[in-house]
Amino acid sequence: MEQSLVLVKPDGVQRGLIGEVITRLENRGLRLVAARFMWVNTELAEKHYAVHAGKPFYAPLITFITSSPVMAMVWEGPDAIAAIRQTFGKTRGTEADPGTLRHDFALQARYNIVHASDSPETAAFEIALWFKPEEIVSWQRDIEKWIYE
Ligand code: FUP
Repeated sequence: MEQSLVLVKPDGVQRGLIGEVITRLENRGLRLVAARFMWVNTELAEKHYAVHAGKPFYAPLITFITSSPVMAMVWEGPDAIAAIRQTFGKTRGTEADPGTLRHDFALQARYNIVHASDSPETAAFEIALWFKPEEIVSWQRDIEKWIYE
């Protein structure tokens, strides 16, 4: 099973889209294994987006992610990283495929509702950054026997 860090970012929280994001991931068959509603401080924001330090959009991105609470979650499932990024769509709303979350709810890059880990290595780093091991819940949804081969 693969795990991914998912954030409903400040724009998603302010627009009342936490439920929409969770519903889409639950419908996909993925399993929620950790969640925390929280206000991100600058230190955590800078660690999370360290890979983008120096880029033109970095400073506004840090200001944005610390501007309002976020819903931080870990989701799990077969090919969870690819599945979640497919459900969310490309970074820019105008480039995201019809039917994806970002197509349906976003237009630009910074205000794109959600974050999801982009590789197993990134996921391991991000999950360890946002959650303690004891906050990850090990469980199964009974319906999974009809979803996972
Ligand atoms: P994603 O993996 O889809 O979250 O996208 P990236 O890792 O490429 O970018 C991380 C975040 O930087 C995006 F969610 C939004 C922000 N960003 C901008 O604000 N402007 C850009 O041109 C590119 C990314």
